[in-house]
Amino acid sequence: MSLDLFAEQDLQQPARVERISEQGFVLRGFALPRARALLDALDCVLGQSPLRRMQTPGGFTMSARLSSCGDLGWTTDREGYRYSHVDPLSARPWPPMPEVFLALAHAAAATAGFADFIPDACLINAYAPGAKMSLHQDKNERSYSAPIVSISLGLPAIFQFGGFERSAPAQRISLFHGDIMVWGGVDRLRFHGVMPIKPGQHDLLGEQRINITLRQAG
Ligand code: MD3
Ligand code: FE
Repeated sequence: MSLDLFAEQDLQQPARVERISEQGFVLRGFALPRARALLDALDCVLGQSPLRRMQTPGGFTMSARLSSCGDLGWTTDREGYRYSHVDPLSARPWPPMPEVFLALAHAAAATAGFADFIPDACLINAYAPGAKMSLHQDKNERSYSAPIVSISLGLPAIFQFGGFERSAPAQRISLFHGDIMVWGGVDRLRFHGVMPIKPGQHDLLGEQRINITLRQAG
């Protein structure tokens, strides 16, 4: 795998960086120069491993639809949560991680102070109006030393950035098309969630919000 450093060049512009915690950042509009390439790559991934509804171990159906790409993909069913090398729908490996995902995640992480971020897992969440994600922690990754990078596309969302217990108060942060969040280190295990998406139409994505999270899971 080679990162194309020339392709990263126009991502080195000073970003509008909002610091939301000690090691948590929102990079406003950081993905916009790559929006077209991101959406093309997303179509390619979802053509091979389509979005699907998943069940939680407790028997609830998630309101967001999910898929993955990269070496490891994340799934949940009645048996539990896990990363695996194979898409259970196709019984084939998850689609390869698009180069544009790697380049953007690497550049965004570096901008937020996390050098050398090379994700091996990418989770794709698609939200129709009304879909949400309840407060949770991301704990299925083998190591918590790497950050997580998330790219927001399409309809806006109100993101909940909580504390280290579910009951702690959560900041509410609006996320828009093209924003990238990066968090790690001391903030890696914060509870977080997404409020129900408000109805609306996005020029490129229609009635939908897509979130792409890049992780080092293995
Ligand atoms: C802050 N996705 O896939 S991404 C997830 O918008 C997930 O689809 C949400 O939570 C979404 O697991 C939020 C931003 C995010 C993800 C994990 C975090 C922010 C985080 C973990 C700790 C702190
Ligand atoms: Fe999460």
